[in-house]
Amino acid sequence: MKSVFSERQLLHTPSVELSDGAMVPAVELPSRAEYVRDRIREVGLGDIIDPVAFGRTPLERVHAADYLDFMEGFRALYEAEGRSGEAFPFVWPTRGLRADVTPRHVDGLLGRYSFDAGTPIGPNSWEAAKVSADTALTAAKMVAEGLPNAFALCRPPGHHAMTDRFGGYCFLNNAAIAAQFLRDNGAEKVSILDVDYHHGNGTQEIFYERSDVQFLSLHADPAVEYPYFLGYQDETGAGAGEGYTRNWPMPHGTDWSVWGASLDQACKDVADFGADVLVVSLGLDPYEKDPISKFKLVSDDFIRAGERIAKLKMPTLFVMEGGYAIDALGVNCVNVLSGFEGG
Ligand code: Q9C
Ligand code: ZN
Repeated sequence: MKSVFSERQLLHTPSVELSDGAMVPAVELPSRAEYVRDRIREVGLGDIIDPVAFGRTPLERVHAADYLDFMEGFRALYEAEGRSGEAFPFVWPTRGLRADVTPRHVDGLLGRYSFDAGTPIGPNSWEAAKVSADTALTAAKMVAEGLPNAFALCRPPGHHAMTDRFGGYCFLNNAAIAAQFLRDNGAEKVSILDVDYHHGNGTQEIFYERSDVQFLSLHADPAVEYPYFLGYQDETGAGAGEGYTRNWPMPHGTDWSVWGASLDQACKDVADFGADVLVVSLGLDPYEKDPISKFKLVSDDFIRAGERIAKLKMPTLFVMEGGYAIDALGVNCVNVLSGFEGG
């Protein structure tokens, strides 16, 4: 399997995040991608190709133009305000406040264009996020042009990023951008299977009213886990999209016996939908030793997951999402890809 990756994705270097009421060391670190890259080389999975720059057009197919403008200009504005270091939002237009105004001050803008305080913007975060999206797009183009599968080694991740809000370590929704690119380049229907430990709230929001992109997510029950406010079982799509979103929230402690059964159900939905291509939002944080997860998948389970997905016999684009057990991330990620190739 061919992979796509650029070292420019390492330019986003968060040092701390606001988590559980405290400033704690960041977990979405550049070395995550390096461990995966090194493992790809170690097992000889296939070539690692540099991403091509796609520019703004494919980003605008998924994200709001004013959000992209905000991200593009944010650091200059922030620094002009006399600030330096990592930027954190801390006030949001929640219920009872106006969601229809866009403040001019950096702190107002940060709240307008985010949904959590755990996603710092550093001097080069936007650059890294754009290259991460280009990595997804380059891999998507390879699949659109006939390659049966590809791996986009995206980092920073994407599935929490919404139409016009960053959060959950995500700025651009790489998987959604890739899925939309596939739609715009020959695919009539696309399935997105999100196996990250956290619900892919951004991807769900982006495609919620659409019948041409199916969104299926396996994740920790949002009643007890981030992102808390989306990912419940009764969310099934709206309008034309009714029935094209499906969620499998699972309890803390979930191991392969439960998770694998949910994967089976999701794969059956993918087969029934009959899309031209499958995008897998590949989070490796269901892993038992992941520092922010309470699922119990072992490294070999990731091979099984890859084998199960391969049974669909569909053109498949893997897009990396979360996974924070850094020293095991390479093995777990490549286990899925090797399992897929051998399955
Ligand atoms: N105490 C992804 O996996 N907060 N994002 C965690 C832990 C945010 C995860 C708090 C988790 C975001 C792509
Ligand atoms: Zn996650």
